Amino acid sequence: MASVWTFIRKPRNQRLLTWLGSGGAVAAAGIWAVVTYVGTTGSTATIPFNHLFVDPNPSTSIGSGIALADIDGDGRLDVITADGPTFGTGGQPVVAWYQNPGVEEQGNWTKTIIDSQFGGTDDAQVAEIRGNGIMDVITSDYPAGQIVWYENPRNWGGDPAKDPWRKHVIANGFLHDMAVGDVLGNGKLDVVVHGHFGAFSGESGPTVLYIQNDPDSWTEVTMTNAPDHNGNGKGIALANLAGHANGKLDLVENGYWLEQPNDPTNGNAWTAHTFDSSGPSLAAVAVVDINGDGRLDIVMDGSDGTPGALAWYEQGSGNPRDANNWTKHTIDATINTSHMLAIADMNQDGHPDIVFGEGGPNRIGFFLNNGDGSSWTMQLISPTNGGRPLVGDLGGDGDLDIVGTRDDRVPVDVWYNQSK
Ligand SMILES: [Ca+2]
Ligand SMILES: [Ca+2]
Ligand SMILES: [Ca+2]
Ligand SMILES: [Ca+2]
Repeated sequence: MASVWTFIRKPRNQRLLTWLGSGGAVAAAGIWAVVTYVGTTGSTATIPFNHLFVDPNPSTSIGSGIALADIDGDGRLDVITADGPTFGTGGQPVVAWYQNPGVEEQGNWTKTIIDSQFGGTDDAQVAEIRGNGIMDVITSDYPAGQIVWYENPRNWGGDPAKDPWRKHVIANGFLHDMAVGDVLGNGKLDVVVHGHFGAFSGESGPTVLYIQNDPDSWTEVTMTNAPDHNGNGKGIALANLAGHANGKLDLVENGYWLEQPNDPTNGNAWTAHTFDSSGPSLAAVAVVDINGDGRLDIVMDGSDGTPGALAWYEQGSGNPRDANNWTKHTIDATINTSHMLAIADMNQDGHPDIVFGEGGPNRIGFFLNNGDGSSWTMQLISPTNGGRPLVGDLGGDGDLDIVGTRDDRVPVDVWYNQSK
C-alpha cells in the first residue's frame, strides 16, 4: 500500500485522503492513439496554437474523463466528457458530449447531457460497441460501483443530441484507467480496467478484463498474475506484444505486460512479463513503434504524483518476454505525473510524437521525436492549463489539434493548430 501513501501525500491531492478513507478512488487515464500520417515534410519549428474553450464553464468543477469521436456522424470529431467525483462540492457530475461546430471559433460547441445523474469517474472511452460504426461511450460510475456504457441513440435511429442515451451496466467494478479494444480478436470489443486503489470492499484485484459476449453480457476475468494484483495500480494499453497471429491483444501496464493465453477467460493463465521492474505504481502507458524499426515500443510516465520519468522502452530483437529485451530511454525526468499520454505525429514528419498532460505542475505539451527516439524537442503548450490531452483534427483543416480536460479541474480546453 506504500504507493497509496505516495499518492495522497501530495498536497494537491489532500482532498483525496478523506475519500480514500471512506472507500473511494479517483483520478487519471491512459490512452494511445494512432493518427494518420499526412506525409508532408516535418519541421522542428514551433507549432503555433490558438487556445480556446470547448466549454469555458462546465456545470461541475471536476474535469476528468475525456474522449474524442464523431458522435453524430457528420464527419467531425466531437468531444465527450465524463466528470470526476465532486467529493461533495462542485456541482452534479455529468456525462456529456459537445458537438463540433466545424469552425475554429469559441462558444459554438453545443453540449448535450448523456447522463445527468452520474456519480463521477476517472476515464472515458468511445467505441462502437455494436460494431456498426456508431460510437458509444464507456466509463465507470464510482459511487455506483459500476462499469457502464451509454448507447448512442443513433443505434435505433435516434438523435444523439435530442433523444435519451441508454445506459448499460457491464459489471459491478471500479477503475482508475481503462482501455477498450478487440482483445480476443473475435470482432467484439472488450473492456479492460486497471487500478482500484484497494479501497473498496469486495474488489477482486486491480486488473480486470470484461470480455464481451454480447452488448448486454460480459465475462469478468481477474488478472491474478498481475504483479500489483494485491495492491493498486494505473496504466493500461492494448497491444500484440506476444506475436499472436490471430488478432489477439495483450495487456500492457505499469512496468509489465500480461500475455493472453489460449483460454482468455482463465485469469490465472494470463502470464506477466516485466519490462521495468521499478516502474511507477501509477502510470500512463502507451504503445507505439517509436524508432520505426517495426517493433512496438512502450512509452510510460508516472501518474498521480507517483515518481517517475517520461521514458520509452525500446523493444529489442530478442524475446519480448525477457526484461533484458527492453531498453529504457529517459526522455525528460521532470515530466513525471502525466495522467494521460497521447501518441500523434504533431509535426507530420512521419515519426510519432508524445503529447503529455501533467496532473502536478499542470503543464501540457509534446515531445517531437527526431525519428529514432534518440533526441526529443519539447514544445510547451501551456504551463498551467494541462491535464488530460487528446489529439485530433478538430478544425478539419489537416493539422492536429489538442483538446483536454484539466486534471481534476475545469474548463474543457482546445488548442487549435494554426499550421494550416
Ligand atoms: Ca460530429
Ligand atoms: Ca520500435
Ligand atoms: Ca513527428
Ligand atoms: Ca486542425
